[in-house]
Amino acid sequence: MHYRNDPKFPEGFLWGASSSAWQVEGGVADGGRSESIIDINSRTKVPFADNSIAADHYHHYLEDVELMAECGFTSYRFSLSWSRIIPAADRKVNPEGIAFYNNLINALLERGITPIVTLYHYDMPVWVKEKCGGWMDRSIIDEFEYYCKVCYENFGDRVKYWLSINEQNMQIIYGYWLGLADSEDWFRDQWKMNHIMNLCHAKAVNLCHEMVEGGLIGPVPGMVPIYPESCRPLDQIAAMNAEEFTEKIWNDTYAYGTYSNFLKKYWEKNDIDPGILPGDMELIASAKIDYFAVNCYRSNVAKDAPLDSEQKAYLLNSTGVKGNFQFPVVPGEYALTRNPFVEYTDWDWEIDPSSLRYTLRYMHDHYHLPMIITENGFGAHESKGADGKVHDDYRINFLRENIYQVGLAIEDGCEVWGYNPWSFTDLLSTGNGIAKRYGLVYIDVTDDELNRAKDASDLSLARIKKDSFYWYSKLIKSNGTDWGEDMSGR
Ligand code: BGP
Repeated sequence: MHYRNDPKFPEGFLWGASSSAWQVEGGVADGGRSESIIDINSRTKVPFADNSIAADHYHHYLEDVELMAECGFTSYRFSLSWSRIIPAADRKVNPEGIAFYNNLINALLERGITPIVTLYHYDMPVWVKEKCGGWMDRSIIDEFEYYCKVCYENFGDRVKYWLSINEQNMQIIYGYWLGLADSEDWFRDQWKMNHIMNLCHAKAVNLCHEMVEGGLIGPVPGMVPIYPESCRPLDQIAAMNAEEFTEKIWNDTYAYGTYSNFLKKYWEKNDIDPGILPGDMELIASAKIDYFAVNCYRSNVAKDAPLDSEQKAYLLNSTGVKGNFQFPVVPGEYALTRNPFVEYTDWDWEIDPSSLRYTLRYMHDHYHLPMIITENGFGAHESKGADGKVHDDYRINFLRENIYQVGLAIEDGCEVWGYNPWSFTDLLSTGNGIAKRYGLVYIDVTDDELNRAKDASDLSLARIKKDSFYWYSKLIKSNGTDWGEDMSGR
């Protein structure tokens, strides 16, 4: 659909931004927090940057919340650190961890900013890994349920919007990249792990509904819409295969509470036992989600991959130098390939604002649930200019075009209640340190400085509002009408 007028955002639409604990907080040894697996990865894996300090939000949270309020935020999506709340296997709740999040939540609410809280965003405590073997052992279900209970008990009186597990699909698909794939037969074991994660998600959903008065909860799939390379019928089927194996399998289970026939056939043909025990499917079916929280940055293109094609792994760009990556080929299923109609970022991510409208339409058509955007954004190399400021016109363009597409999706009939791009301040990228910056606010630090510093007091870590901060502020204070330029004909 093309429309003659600019789209309208509903009254009370939540405008904010997004972060996760391990990427923004720092203070990893402060306030009684214990170590998480991602801390170890961030110190030992290249090109992760040490997350001991990150954006030091743990010590700067009040300044950060003040800046959010100045910008005009009405929401902020962040995650809780399990290691900060329950630091050890004895299950003792850490009062300092609870106090930190209480202070953050209260500071937000006092400024009219609605907290939207993720329970789990990639940061498993070391003790959980040691005690339960991570997501691979069913004993984690009890631990996770207990953790959720503690979170709802302590914050559920004020936090009403909850998110279960961030990008479960990406954690399974990129198991090697994110450090989950440490089993000998990952090809099969990933489905066991995925099943256990589904059970944990289901526990989180049910418990939220039981314990939080007026509480709502949803999953956070990482969505990358898949377009077929051509109108060749085989490319269309390949696009459907890629869609199944990268996102649909997960979303179907969240929304319908069962595993799809497509997935069950795949397991049968590949001799995969996902470890389903009596009662599991009843639990999964009982967990009724209230919405989908959608992360979407880009799109992919798929083409047919015959059975005899050469298998290739998906190697993501971890340097920020264009062309340093490899598209995957999965023989018999699909191959991903370049899209000649879009530009690419320095990390070879497609710059495709329509992907957001496509995703919202797709999710709406399949699941008929409300949606909130919990991630979207533009990662770039950035530094301060001679004037001490950061002129990120490329990010303004990206956000403008993407948010406009959210508006169009709303005009198309999708129920969307908020937009929270990645990220408010710069923070650590999942695999690229702080060199890949997403923030509306610049953090004055580099990866080298973060890796060298003994503690945060060695560093400036000054918060500098980028040009995108001012542009976004105008747009959200006008509830999505002040675009900063004429948008007609988009
Ligand atoms: C999402 C993750 C975030 C964030 C973002 C950007 O998948 O949920 O944690 O990192 O991607 O990705 P990256 O940091 O790799 O650029």
